[in-house]
This record gives sequence, C-alpha cells and structure tokens, in this order.
Amino acid sequence: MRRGALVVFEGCDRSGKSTQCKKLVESMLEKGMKAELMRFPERSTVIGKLIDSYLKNSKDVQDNAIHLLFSANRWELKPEMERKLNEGVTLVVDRYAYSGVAFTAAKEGISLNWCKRPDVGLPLPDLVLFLKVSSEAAEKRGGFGEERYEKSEIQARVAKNFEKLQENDWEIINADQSMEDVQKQIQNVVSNLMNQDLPELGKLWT
Ligand code: 2DT
Ligand code: MG
Repeated sequence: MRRGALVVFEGCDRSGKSTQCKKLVESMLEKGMKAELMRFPERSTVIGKLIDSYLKNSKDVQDNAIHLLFSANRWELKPEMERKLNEGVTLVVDRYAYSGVAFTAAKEGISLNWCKRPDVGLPLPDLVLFLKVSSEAAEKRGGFGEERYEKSEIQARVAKNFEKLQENDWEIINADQSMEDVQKQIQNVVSNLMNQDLPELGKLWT
C-alpha cells in the first residue's frame, strides 16, 4: 500500500495556516483520500499541557528548557505519525520543527543551530507549504491574541528566522491573496504530490 504523505504548514501568525489546514483535509476527504489534521504544539498530552500553560503566560519556563519540551512534544507523537503514514493516511500538520526553531531563535542568545539539534531525525515532511503574509495584510486580519509571542516585534524576528530556514523544496504561497485563491494554489501543489511516487520516509536535518 502507498504510504500517506507528510504535509506541513508553516508561517507567521495570521497567515491563515489553521484555516487552510482544515480546508485541505476536508477537500482530501471529499475526494475519498485518507487524511488527518495534526498540530504542534499538541496541547492535549502531559507535555502539551505544560506548553499550553507556558503559552498562556500562566507558567514561566527557562528558554532552552521550553524549547526542548516543544521538541519532546513532536517526538512523543512520532510513533503515531509513522503508524498513520504507514496505514496510508496523509497527515496535514499545522506547524512543525521549523516553528520550533524560528520562535526560540527569536530570543536573545540562542542560535538557530542550537535550536535545530533536538529535532534532528524527526519524520521529514514530503512537502512544506509556507504561507507568506505581509505585515500589512496580517494587521488587517485583526489584532493579536493574548498568548506569549503574539506581538509584532517577535513576529518580525520569527519571519526573518523562517527565511533563514527556508529550503529549496519549500512551496512559498502568497498568503495575502483571498482565502479561496490560497486554497486553490495549495490544492494544485498537493495534488501534484499525491500523483507522485513517495520515497521512503526521510529524517529531518540529517
Ligand atoms: P498556535 O497554537 O496558535 O499555532 O500557537 N511554537 C510552536 C514554538 O514556540 N515552538 C514550537 O515548536 C511550536 C510548534 C508558535 C503556538 C505558538 O507556539 C509557538 C506559536
Ligand atoms: Mg496562533
């Protein structure tokens, strides 16, 4: 049986990632494909609950330590991800290790390289869709929420880090377009992927 594809969405806040992830899963299910939505952080686990209280500012955690917890949250779900992919389920993932690196490296005194280390060897995405939104368009979509990191200075540093992390095979989607146009573009890219043979699942940053 053909394995499922690992499709990751990345981008700054207000880029429309969560909406587009949901729409993609819905459209794949409608076409009779097997697909499931995942997100990181996955806040329902024990580690995820700690991360949730950190993001909601109800708990402070040292910067390097919280980075390792975000990474641990991906590692704890690796067996489930591999199982589903092997069962032929395509996983559509809202944020992954790239967010992990981009956000932590936006802090003082933590390098991009240090940030990548704990995620080395995680399942390698078959496709990274980067939703690129201009700060003007993002601002028009309404104010930031109350969570840690939801501030324009931080988002600007995160955006720069995403640029440094970008690899040649990323699909950069102009997320200033209408929701429908973004969706169409994503569906084209994903249907190309689904028509290709997938190699054996790779390992991130190795
Ligand atoms: P959302 O639930 O709105 O996506 O916000 N983050 C995420 C990190 O700092 N490290 C990570 O590894 C990941 C996956 C980005 C989640 C916030 O958590 C940040 C925004
Ligand atoms: Mg958010």
